[in-house]
Amino acid sequence: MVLRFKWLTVVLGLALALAVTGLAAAGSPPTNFDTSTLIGNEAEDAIAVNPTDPANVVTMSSLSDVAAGLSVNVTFNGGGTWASRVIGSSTSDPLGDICCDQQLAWDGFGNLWMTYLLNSNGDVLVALSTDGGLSFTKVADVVTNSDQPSIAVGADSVWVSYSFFPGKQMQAFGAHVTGPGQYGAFTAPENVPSPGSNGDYGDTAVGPDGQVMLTYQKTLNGKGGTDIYTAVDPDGLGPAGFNTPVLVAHSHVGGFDPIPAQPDRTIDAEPNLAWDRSGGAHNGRVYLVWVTNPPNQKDNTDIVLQHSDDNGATWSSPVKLNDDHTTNSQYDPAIALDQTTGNVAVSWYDTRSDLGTGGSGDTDGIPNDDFQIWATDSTDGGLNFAPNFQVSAGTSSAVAANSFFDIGDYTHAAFVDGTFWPVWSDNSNSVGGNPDGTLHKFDLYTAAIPIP
Ligand SMILES: [Ca+2]
Ligand SMILES: [Ca+2]
Ligand SMILES: [Ca+2]
Ligand SMILES: [Ca+2]
Repeated sequence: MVLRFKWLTVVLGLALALAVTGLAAAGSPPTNFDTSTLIGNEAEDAIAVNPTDPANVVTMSSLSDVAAGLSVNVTFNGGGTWASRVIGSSTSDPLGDICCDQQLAWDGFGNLWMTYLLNSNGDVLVALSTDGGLSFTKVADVVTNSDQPSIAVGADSVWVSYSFFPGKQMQAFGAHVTGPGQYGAFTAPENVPSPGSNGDYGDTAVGPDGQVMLTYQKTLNGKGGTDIYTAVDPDGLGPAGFNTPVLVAHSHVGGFDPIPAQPDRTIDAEPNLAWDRSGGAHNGRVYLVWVTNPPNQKDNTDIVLQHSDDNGATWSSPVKLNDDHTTNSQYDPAIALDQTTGNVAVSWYDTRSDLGTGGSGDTDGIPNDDFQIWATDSTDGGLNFAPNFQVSAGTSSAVAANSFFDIGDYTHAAFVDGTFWPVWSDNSNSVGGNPDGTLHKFDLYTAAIPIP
């Protein structure tokens, strides 16, 4: 693969409840699961939870050490045991030779949708699993020569957006979904209109009326910062096209912006979306999370969130989510919304515990280059956020992973039926099963975090 493909703390309850959820105690990280236990680096991660069976979870990562393929890991018992395999490792695989940039979305019918890129031609493909992630079938091959597809589901639709290489034109296509394994033809690619139609490294979301929103950043290289846009197709699969994009914010994080924790792969502004279709108090609110870097703050990146109640026409002021008092880096945020409650949670990579002075947050005596995963959540529509809580039990290092890919370009999270599932690349070996040992190559970790 090449760089062209950029790609609660829980309130103490009953002791029994804590045993079930795996939380040792308030303030301690939740039980971590090593989902992949595979030799080599699992990096750039995706996760989805089955809304029809929330104990059924699938994680995926790119395999940066090999030419093609994905690590796929499936549990049917809430993380207790994982079945792992590699798919798409060669052109003879029915799914093709999968480069990377896989993303997942699980609809209310139990269909698990995946989008991904092919190594050989940059095709954006869509695959479907109707057996809980045990097998995938390719269902769409609509566009070639593109980058970083993202996928989202609504009540009766699935949508994919991506950056089409000639001009880095943002495009999307979608399909009706009517039942388990039942879906219509995917539409032809639909352009976001100019001005502001060009970008990448974005995300897709579907609203309560089937409307579709894309987000993306304009600047695709370097450290010079970028504008962040959203664009909306107000009737989804209906005849209207995308509205003129809205310039939401400017980040001082560029397209390939190095920080000590991501010295090779670097970071981008990583805008990501979550749309409330819960039917609850904030139904229709859409949340946008991204990475900011205050001027003259060097590597002090932060995670901020905005929301919109008018389909992205106007946005609230950014609220900083990380509550540390350091000048360290927070990056690669993932956002997920529980459609059963409307609660929203955000996780991210975080170097706050690495002051370069040793201790559990520092592996090498150098500040700001070792990471943990931290998170927060809101149960009131983003008005208030819980104190940040540490998700990863251990401290990891992309420097120690010794890969050009570091932890990749993004990560994801899922939030279903009251449980938040961040996924991340981890070489702390805190679970003890990494075949490469401690502080070498990454395994793919997750945790099940109940949000009260
Ligand atoms: Ca439309
Ligand atoms: Ca910071
Ligand atoms: Ca360090
Ligand atoms: Ca591994």
